[in-house]
Amino acid sequence: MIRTVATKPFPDQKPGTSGLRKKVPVFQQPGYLENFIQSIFDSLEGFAGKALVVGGDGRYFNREAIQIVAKIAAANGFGRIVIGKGGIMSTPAVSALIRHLGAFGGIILSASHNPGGPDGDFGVKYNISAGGPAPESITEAIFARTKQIEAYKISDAPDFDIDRLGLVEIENATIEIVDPVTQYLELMKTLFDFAAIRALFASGFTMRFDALHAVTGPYAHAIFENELGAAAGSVVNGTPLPDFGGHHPDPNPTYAKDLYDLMLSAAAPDFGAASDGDGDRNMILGRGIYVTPSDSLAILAANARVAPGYANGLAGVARSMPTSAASDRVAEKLGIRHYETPTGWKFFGNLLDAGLATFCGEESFGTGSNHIREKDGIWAVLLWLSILANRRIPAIDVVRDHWRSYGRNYYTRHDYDEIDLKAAGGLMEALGEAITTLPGKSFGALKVEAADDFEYHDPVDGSIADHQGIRVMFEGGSRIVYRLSGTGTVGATLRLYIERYEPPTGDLEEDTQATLADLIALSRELAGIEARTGRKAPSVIT
Ligand code: VG1
Ligand code: CO
Repeated sequence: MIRTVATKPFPDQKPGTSGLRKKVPVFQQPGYLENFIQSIFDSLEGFAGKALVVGGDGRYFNREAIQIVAKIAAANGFGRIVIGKGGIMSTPAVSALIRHLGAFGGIILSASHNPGGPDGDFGVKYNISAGGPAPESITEAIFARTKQIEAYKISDAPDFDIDRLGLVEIENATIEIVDPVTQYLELMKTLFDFAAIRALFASGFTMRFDALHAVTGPYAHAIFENELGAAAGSVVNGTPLPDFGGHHPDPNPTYAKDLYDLMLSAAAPDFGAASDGDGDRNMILGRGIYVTPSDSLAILAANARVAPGYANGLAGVARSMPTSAASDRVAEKLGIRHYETPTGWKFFGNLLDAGLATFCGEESFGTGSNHIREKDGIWAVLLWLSILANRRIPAIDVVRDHWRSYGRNYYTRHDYDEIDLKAAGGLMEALGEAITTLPGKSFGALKVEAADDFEYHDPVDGSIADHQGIRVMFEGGSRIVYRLSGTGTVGATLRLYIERYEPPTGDLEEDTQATLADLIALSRELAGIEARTGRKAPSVIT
């Protein structure tokens, strides 16, 4: 039976950079998840009888949430609800399956790189039929609906078994429990030369993939070890855990420290990679080198043709605004388009749909292509492996070659986590005012050329996204960017992005933090970070 349950709005259900993220106890309040899911469906039209894909990253509350989402979807008239076994399906696999099935959309239960467990974070994201995150027009409609909602509809069917492959009927919907890896693996086989990568491993090539106890474990075991012949044990932390083993499932030098330290040690394998909670991020390392995500995007774009899926070249490359300009240089040399979008994968959707861009990337360890409409961690690793299989030189030489051809964008991001909300707001407001007076000013050797609050005009649908971050640009191409995170759940997180370009003929082997020291110091001074937030140093440096 379908029950209609009276409810009251929660005032705080505004989706951020990537869906709604809150602490688990917030999501566990009666009606909280139900309201949000019903508000999503209330904001959509035409899904009666159609398919919905539901995935999750296995974090705490995932299993309960899957039942609630499926029962509300069935009660609202979806005809087919496709769920990954155990409630597990990575964000890129959900995107791939939505597209493959021609589904109406999908719901992803994840707070991505945020920590999990009973006191950790939970999250919900809605993806559209193209497979990508809902655009702002939809997330705004959902938020508006959450403030009005009076009731939700839910089936009173008993819980179904999410650990057994097969079909279950609920109301007029068929629930289908599928293997989360199968279709994704098939898609990867259409893009990459698996035989070539197999030959690489057969030649003695070694790798470590750290799944950080998050969703990519099953994918990595199936693809790298079983399909491609990486030695058993190449995938570590490959079993998804509800609390990710107590760590942040965030593939960066701070939270994937074991892998990072190993790769920079004498015991390093040839190649290392890690992915995040929901499998859309990637960190890439070679023996003796950490590849910044911005460089990785540029290198993948420059070498894309080695993979069959991209043998005809790329239409264009898009990057988020805070991502370094390294990929722009590749696009210019290849004579293809390049775009600068606001932070968040949803802004790439139109460019990909319109065929204007083939590769996209973010400095936050996100890389992907037009094969789906999400960033894709395993995909990035497979493309790196394809390049290494083709060129047969160490990863460190691939990177150095790249710098010698294009120059190097020294790049770092400094995060100040959990700072006071008011202090963060005041800091951004003051910077917003300073952009009018900064141009023309000099700070030591650094002269400000321009400053603005980034505004994006979508070339496909004409929509405008404003207030997307303060940019301070210097003569010679150096840059400082400031923005507040839209994915945190405690206080505010201030992100500083700092970049300096060194041409091919310059010094390409400097230490990043040292070579950027004057810009880093200036970035703190311009924003008055210590005075406003009390913080002397960032919490995370990537
Ligand atoms: C962060 C990253 C952004 C990314 C987003 C979602 O957002 O900076 O580039 O798209 O997370 O990634 P913010 O607003 O906190 O800076 V994921 O892998 O957490 O879905
Ligand atoms: Co993620």
